[in-house]
Amino acid sequence: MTKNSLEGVEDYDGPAGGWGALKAVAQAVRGQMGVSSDTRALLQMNQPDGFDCPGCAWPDPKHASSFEFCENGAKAVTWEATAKRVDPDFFARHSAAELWTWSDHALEDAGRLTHPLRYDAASDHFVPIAWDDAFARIGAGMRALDHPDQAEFYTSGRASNEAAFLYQLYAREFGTNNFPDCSNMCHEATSVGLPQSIGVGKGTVTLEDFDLCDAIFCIGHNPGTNHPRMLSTLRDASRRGVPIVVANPMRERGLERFKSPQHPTEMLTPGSTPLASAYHLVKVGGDAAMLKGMMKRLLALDAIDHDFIAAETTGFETLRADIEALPWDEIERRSGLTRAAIESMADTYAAADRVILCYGMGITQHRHGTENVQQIANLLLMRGNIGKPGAGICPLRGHSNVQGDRTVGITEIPTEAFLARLDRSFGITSPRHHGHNAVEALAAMRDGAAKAFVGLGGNLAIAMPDPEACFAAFRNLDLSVQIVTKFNRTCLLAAKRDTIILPCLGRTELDIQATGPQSVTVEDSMSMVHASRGKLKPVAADLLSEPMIVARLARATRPDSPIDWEGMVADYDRIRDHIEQVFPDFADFNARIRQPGGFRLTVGASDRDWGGKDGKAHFLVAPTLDEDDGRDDGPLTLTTIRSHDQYNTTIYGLDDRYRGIFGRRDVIFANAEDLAALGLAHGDRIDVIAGERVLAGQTVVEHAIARGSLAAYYPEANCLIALGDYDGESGTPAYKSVAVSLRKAA
Ligand SMILES: Nc1nc2c(c(=O)[nH]1)N[C@H]1C(S)=C(S)[C@@H](COP(=O)(O)OP(=O)(O)OC[C@H]3O[C@@H](n4cnc5c(=O)[nH]c(N)nc54)[C@H](O)[C@@H]3O)O[C@H]1N2
Ligand SMILES: Nc1nc2c(c(=O)[nH]1)N[C@H]1C(S)=C(S)[C@@H](COP(=O)(O)OP(=O)(O)OC[C@H]3O[C@@H](n4cnc5c(=O)[nH]c(N)nc54)[C@H](O)[C@@H]3O)O[C@H]1N2
Ligand SMILES: [Mo]
Repeated sequence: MTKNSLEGVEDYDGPAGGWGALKAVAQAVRGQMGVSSDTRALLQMNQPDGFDCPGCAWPDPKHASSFEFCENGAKAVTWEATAKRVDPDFFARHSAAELWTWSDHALEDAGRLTHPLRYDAASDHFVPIAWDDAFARIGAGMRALDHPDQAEFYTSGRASNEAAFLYQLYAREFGTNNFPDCSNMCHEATSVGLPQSIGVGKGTVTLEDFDLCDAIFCIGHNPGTNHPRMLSTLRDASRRGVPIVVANPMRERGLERFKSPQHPTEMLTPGSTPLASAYHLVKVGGDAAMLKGMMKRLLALDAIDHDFIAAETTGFETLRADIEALPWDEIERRSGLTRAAIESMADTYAAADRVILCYGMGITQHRHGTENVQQIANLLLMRGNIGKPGAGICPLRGHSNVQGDRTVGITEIPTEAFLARLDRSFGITSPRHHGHNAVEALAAMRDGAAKAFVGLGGNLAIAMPDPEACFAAFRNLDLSVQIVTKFNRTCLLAAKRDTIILPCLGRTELDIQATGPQSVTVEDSMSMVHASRGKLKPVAADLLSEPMIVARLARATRPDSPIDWEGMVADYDRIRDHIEQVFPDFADFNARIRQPGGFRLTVGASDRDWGGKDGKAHFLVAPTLDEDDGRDDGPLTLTTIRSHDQYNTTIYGLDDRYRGIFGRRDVIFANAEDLAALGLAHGDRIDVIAGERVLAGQTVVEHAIARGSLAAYYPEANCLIALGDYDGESGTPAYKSVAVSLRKAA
């Protein structure tokens, strides 16, 4: 079968961006809002007085006047600002059993939630419940637990700093550090791995550094889809002649060429800007080998910064020994790249004085994700590429405020210093014992050790590996509370006693409290904190803001709480005053977020302050290159990816334009030579097998993907991954290296 004769599969020849992006924006607006004045909302996104884009965490140029929005930001906004509603009538018409048969796309596409709901088992319908009653039932459910550690408090990274701060306060006053959060599935390998290397678990660069760098490396991220505003930054760098070296198992158009919708001349001419100067199809899970190969070349050339290494680091000789002992044939076999290709990457790296290395989920979501991150840090440290202008490490964060949520206390492993300040600020005694991350929370729910779950956003049962295990875990609860904008499958998983859905305002919407309209704050992936203020009229009169919902949960759970919950939600400045008391880095918080552009939090490593006992940066050895850890479930390695029409578990549509997939998601991307070797052909219907687990009835599609590697869409492929399959150091699920085999579908 030729490529284009398969339904919904064609070659996509265009650049990223361009007219296709503008057309998609127009479609998104038509599909969700009708063409209305609300379209103006798009123009207020990431503007000085507007709201922060609910899409990705890529920073905005100074949050100043430049008008920057992107196709996927527009989709995120229109999805939230939709004219469609799921109101009590909707739930009267559709039973829970019927809704369960709907696709994830259909569930969310039905529209925004308008009223608080309770699941009524007798009728199998969700029915409206008054806010007061909802809070009272939840409060009673919480108080009925034998111990606060029987509750899990999940956070998805769209929550503002203010909402997240109140939320962690609520759970800690109640008595637990159980904070599973989306970061546990995302950049936990960064949060755990980088502090050991450079003293801080965040990126060290700012947007200005991209103007000064001499080379950029992009490893395991797909900005054309997931961080589209980054393409403007890469475009500017490419136009300055900066080499952009990519390592990714798949060819991604957003890393190859870009036609910028912000530049009329580029739009009106046939041209586009090339991005990657070199593109290496590293094997799925082969990054550590590749990075070690690059380091081996640097050592052979003696292209390392001896002064920096001597003055600022420890552990170099141990690392050198590890790398020198690793033979090239093993590096080639593990990485799927030739020695010559890896040496050319290293040579580009060595020729540049100032290098930025960007990475995403392709690095973190592996059984050795933490070690992968540390190999990146090693590579940068070898030539002093951290803590100087134009150089540094740049993890591409996930949700738009996942980094901020962490900063303001969403963590299951809090430090004593933080808890002491929190206690002082509020006159409470926080629990000292550590809590559950996402994997541990699901296990506790499955085993009956956890009985209550509160989700501040998100769709955890779909985001985690092994849906059947997750569904059972949620159904095993006594109390499930979902604070969401849209109804999703996790909402449908009824707990044994109470299942309560609390609809909240989205970030685009006006949030008016007792003292007037409120702003919230967020932190982007370059540690810039700034204000976000919604402008749109809320989709329903009955919605509460996230901070208000959390405050009322807290009051309902502990009616005699000494904390002034009501005062803080009346005026979010008061929440920020407390944030400032607890986190000294936020000094003058309320004044500084009123400055255009906000302010940057301290990132020690940006100034070569490495923290820690010895005050040094650390070279760290990765003891193994074995992503499979000796398991042998199949000869191929499958990775899971996002389509262009998707925001995590939210499926906007069924197209994946840049990869040439239209109207379907049931595809497995495969290498042509692998298919030939397996006796399979483009278009064959196949099942994917991982041990006992099967993803049946998929269609294989030939793609420029590394040999031995396959890719499938998340969340459909999550049934192939075991709950117990994660990075031992950080708990990040190994979503991006599943050993599988293929067989023809029956
Ligand atoms: N529009 C949109 N924006 C988003 C999101 C979204 O779903 N939609 N999600 C948000 C969130 S929460 C996150 S975490 C980020 C995710 O942003 P990304 O990290 O870009 O997300 P992914 O699509 O998971 O995969 C990234 C890339 O890794 C490559 N890859 C897969 N396996 C490997 C590997 O073993 N090695 C290497 N080197 N590369 C590999 C894939 O081919 C893919 O190009 O985006 C955020 N922004
Ligand atoms: N196989 C595989 N699995 C993965 C990944 C992968 O790459 N591969 N990636 C992982 C990653 S990086 C992440 S971050 C997780 C994502 O995990 P989550 O963050 O849990 O999932 P989302 O799909 O982002 O959550 C969508 C829901 O959030 C709610 N929502 C949207 N906006 C708001 C808001 O403003 N407020 C509130 N309260 N609710 C809102 C809506 O109801 C929507 O249904 O998935 C992980 N799962
Ligand atoms: Mo994420």
